[in-house]
Amino acid sequence: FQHWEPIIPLYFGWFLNEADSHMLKLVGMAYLEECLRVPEFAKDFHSFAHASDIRGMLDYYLMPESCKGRMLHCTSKFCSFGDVPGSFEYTSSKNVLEGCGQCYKLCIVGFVMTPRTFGARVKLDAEELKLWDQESESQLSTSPGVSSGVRHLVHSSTHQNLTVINSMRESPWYPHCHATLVSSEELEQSFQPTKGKGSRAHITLGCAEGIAAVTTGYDLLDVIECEETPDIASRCRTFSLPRGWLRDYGKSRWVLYMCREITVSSLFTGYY
Ligand code: 2AM
Repeated sequence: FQHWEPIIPLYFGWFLNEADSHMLKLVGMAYLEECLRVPEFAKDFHSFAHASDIRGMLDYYLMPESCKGRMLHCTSKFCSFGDVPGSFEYTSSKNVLEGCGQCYKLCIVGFVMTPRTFGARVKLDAEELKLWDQESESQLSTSPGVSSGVRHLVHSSTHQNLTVINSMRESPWYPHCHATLVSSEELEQSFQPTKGKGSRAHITLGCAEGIAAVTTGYDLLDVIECEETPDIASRCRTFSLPRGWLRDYGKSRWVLYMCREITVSSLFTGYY
């Protein structure tokens, strides 16, 4: 008989490969730049970023200290080396033992921008949800200062990724993107790509200086709460952009809903 003890990591998650990490950072920046062409967004962004030009605004979000120099990832369970309740059970569960080292496709359905964080919203599939064990909506009330605050496959080759970005830039609308304010009659479409279990899933793309990465999930939960408010569509400004819809939830909380999802490749494992 051998006694087996799992080594509990700082966190488990889906880690993007180098090419897809690079690509998603570029795509995120391209979308942010597109949003900054909407005067209402640019004005609000300027009010907290205090940058004098678009370049300065794009530099507002930085990679938090805990994520610097690493591949982008989507945290599935934060364990803090075993300090978080349930870490042992999670680490030794069949799903996690079998999932480690496996590849998963992550589906990006939008972006959330606040004065604190910039995150890509992830829609987990049924297999991925089996590995999901993050605190849910109930945790929101204890998170600090929350209120202040068609499928497109992108291949895993850097060359192809750069082609995607370049073709975005070269498309005729890109330098002259004109957003139109969507009328309330046009807002029949549901603007809630994720809800319930796993809706906090995200990839942190950047945070304001001094803000910890964990805040991105709290900002996403805050936005999801807004999305669930009855008649929210009639009370928010929504702008139609060439590649999606940009909605202002107030208090400098903006969400970009993409018309075409982006899929990235990832490896599920622990970070030790
Ligand atoms: P993130 O998943 O929102 O990016 C290392 O700090 C990683 O673990 C970060 O990616 C971070 O946030 C996540 N993390 C840090 N503290 C956390 C917590 N208390 N709960 C959940 N995730 C946390």
